[in-house]
Amino acid sequence: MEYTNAWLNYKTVDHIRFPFDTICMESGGTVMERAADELVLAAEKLAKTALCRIADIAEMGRRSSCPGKNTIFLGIPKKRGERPADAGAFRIRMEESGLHIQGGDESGVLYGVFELIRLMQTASPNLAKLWSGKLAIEKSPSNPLRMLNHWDNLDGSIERGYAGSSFFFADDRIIVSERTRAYARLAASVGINAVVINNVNVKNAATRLITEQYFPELDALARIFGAYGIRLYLSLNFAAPMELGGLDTCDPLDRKVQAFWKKKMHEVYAAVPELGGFLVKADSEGRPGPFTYGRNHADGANMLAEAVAPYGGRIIWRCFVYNCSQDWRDRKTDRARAGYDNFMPLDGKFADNVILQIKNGPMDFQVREQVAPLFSGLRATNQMLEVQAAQEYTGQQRHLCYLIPMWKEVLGFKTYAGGADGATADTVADIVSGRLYGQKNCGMAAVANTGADENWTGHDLAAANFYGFGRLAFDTELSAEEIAREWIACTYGNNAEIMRILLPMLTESWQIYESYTSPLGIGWMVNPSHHYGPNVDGYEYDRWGTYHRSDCLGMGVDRTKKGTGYTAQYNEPNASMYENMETCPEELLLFFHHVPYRYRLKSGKTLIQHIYDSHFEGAMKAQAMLERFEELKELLEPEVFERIRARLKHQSDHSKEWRDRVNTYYYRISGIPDEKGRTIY
Ligand code: GCV
Repeated sequence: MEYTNAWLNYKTVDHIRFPFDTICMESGGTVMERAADELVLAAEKLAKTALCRIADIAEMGRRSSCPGKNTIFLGIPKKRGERPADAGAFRIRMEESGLHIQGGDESGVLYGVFELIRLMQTASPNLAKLWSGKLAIEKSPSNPLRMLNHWDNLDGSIERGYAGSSFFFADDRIIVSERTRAYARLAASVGINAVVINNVNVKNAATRLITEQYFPELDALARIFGAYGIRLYLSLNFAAPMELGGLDTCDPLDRKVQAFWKKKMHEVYAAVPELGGFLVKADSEGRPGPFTYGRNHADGANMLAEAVAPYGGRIIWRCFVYNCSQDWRDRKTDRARAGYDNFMPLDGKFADNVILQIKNGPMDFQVREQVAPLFSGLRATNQMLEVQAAQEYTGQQRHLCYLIPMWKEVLGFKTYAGGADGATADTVADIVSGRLYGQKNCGMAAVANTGADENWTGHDLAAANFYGFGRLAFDTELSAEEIAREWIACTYGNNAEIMRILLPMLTESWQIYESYTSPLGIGWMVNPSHHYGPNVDGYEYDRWGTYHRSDCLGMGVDRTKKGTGYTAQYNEPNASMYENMETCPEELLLFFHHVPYRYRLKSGKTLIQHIYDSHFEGAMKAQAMLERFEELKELLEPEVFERIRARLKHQSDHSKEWRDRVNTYYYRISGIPDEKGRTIY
């Protein structure tokens, strides 16, 4: 399948001044080579300039064809004090000799080059300031790890994949292709430095990824990624000692099991030395784990951590551990509590090379969830934030839902881990960056939304979530709007009309999607299993712990002290804020409280009227997005226009289905009519 270069297509930009003719590489290395390639390509496409490439300063004097005046120098300063301090950090500044792009390491140089290219793609006024020496740019990544988790299976399918099949696997084989390189280039351009290629649900052939059958291709992939500063990671099957090693147990404290893993890791790292480590889903949704043997998750994670430590490997251990065989009649067991209940008692017990990966919310990537309380609690454990770019519950890349505003809110959430007086910088961003507790093994991961579709993400506009995740993980200070602006300009060329239409579509889309699906934090209400489309009771009488508890008087789950007690997992003053219906943020009201339909919200509306209004307005806005988009017919390539238009049309129709199903359900159950007399069935 053909594929586009997405935001790296280097489309025309308005005339930009690019006063250089030479690149000088002050130091070598594969990543530096890629950086130089990229600069040459961008200069040619964006500024119609052929850059002459020379190996070092001595060569500059020898070559008459390269005047050497207008030179861009790529390098890593030899002296420590002159070098950007962090891995991936860079500096761009004009000096007497020319423009210098200097990195803390090779990746830093690559990121610096992509930063410069982005300024060119967006025709930024900062270019002129850079050239004149009035501006120097210095950036250091906010998060040490900036990772994409692919849920690709070896048969080529992708769990929760909405953009075609896998481009890593087919028929139990690993694919090593030019597309992998194109993907690595896209990922590196936004600062991604780690990629897990296989699904966290490791079964069948995927269990054998750590056997010699797959080593040569894994090594080839690791090298392709390595050339772009990206580490390859794999998901691991905790039951491998039994399934591969023929043992009768996977008990992490059993010596035979420990020996199995040590030997296994020795083999794996001998064949794939650049492997970053492993991601593990254990004791979750049917996956094996330490609980079977009466052990805890620190026992499980530390055993693996010890086996990979000699090779500098990391174990990323997921906290998505809950009882998925709950009885819906039981109102005390609360899935939202599970992450904290399982992992908080283990704080401080994990090895240094273990990182706990925590989903942004306590449930599962709903359109809105409050921030998982584990971030507020853990103080002596490496933590990573996990978000989902794949739009499992947010429209499956058929609806437009730009997720960066949601992730910004998560990062900005104040945990009060530093004390109830609020004096300490203790947001989720402060924690996962490692700033608050001085940690180095931490960062952000996103479940990837890519596949083998030509446009990478099924919905062309969903590529903004891929782009945006990387940009945000690299620089958590960027705003959702800045990121959207960049993405639009880089992808579609720097055109004011395209920006005028697409920018508000992107930035408003999350709230629009929320308003016609499940406002006020209620969540779920989707068809079971595939999770697409409205079904209010789809999960209500099921075993998954995902209930709305609607009855004839009200709706929502009581998670206060009188209910499941979940609110107490937060630090003060958050705990009290959520506990009290009057102070609970309204967008999360139904997550924390069972609320009567006639309860008045701050707007003065009753709860039931809000539900009706939100669904009617949301569906209208989805239709308005389609109409707004039609104005771009002449400005986008016909194929691109048609692809996006078809999805927006589906979204508009489907939003009406959502509206009518949800409103009808609540009208029938409450018997309260819509004050505005609109049609409810
Ligand atoms: C990969 C949800 C999804 C599953 C996913 C799981 C997880 O339950 O529906 O498909 O499994 O989350 O994050 O492990």
